[in-house]
Amino acid sequence: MKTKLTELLNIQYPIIQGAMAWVSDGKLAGAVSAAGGAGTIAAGGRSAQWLKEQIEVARSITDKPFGVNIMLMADNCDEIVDVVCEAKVAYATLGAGNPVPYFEKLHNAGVKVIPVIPNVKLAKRVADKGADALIIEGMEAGGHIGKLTTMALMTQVIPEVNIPVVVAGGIAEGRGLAAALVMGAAGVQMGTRFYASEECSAHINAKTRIVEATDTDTVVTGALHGHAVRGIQNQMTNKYLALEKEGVSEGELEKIVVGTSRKAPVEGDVEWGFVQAGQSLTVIKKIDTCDEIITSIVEDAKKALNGVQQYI
Ligand code: TUI
Repeated sequence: MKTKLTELLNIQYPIIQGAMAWVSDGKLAGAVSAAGGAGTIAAGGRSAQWLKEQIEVARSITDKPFGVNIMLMADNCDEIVDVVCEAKVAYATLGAGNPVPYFEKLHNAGVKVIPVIPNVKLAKRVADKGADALIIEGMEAGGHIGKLTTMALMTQVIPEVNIPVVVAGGIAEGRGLAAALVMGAAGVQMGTRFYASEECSAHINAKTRIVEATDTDTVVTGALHGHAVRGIQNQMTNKYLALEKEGVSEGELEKIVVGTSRKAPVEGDVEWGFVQAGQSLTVIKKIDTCDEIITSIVEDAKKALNGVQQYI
């Protein structure tokens, strides 16, 4: 499959594995890239040393291109950028903040720059400032989210920019990839589908929770205070949302969520930790290898694209 994204990143299929804090490591990124997609190591919440090690792990699995996600809210962002530049990984995705200050340094190191964007204004800005591609992430996505849906972003961002657009949020199988391509996108990013993969190092309890969950099982915490985070409903989110409704202070609410993005995938506590996941859960029926996931998505996307012809 050839698109502007496969050409930009020199990959076989236009599928990026979304970075997931405490979930996406070198083993997962290496497996996705080995299967012809683009694997992404999530540096958010991690040390520079951890990232260096994981880049080595990915390189021991594949010589194909992979990337690193730089979580711009992290305190050690500058250090992480230095590691990414030294290691010269193929690309960096940058989310949860203003990515523009890092463009020059990353480009000078030969790293492709792909910001995650929640609205048209920021999309135009990063395209003007020289981003190589951008990811539009709808509020169907797991984790920290913006306010617009994937469809609203595809409709409004794609015609406004001249760089490849990657679509994320609620995409979990082949028809989603086909739909994004028909909308004029150059590829998709999927996180949750790869969370439930064989090579994902996350705790089996968290992976099982994703496999068992269905369309209506996610909730959003923190929307009132500008830190909206989507994940699977559990005792922690019930408590959080009940207190949020009562008007409890931001500081008190923060105490409930602190550490929860680690607790589920690392410790396996899926009731008091947070399994951050997107809304398209019903189609994730079992844990597959990354190769099986990518192969079936590409096959189903081709079928869907062939089927479109009949309407002309
Ligand atoms: O970053 C994400 N998703 C994440 S980061 C993360 S780690 C975390 N865990 C718990 C609480 C908070 C964070 C989990 N999931 N997605 C990319 C994304 N970027 N979503 C929204 C944005 C974004 C928001 C504002 C991008 C740019 C932006 O710009 C603000 C500005 O400066 O104009």
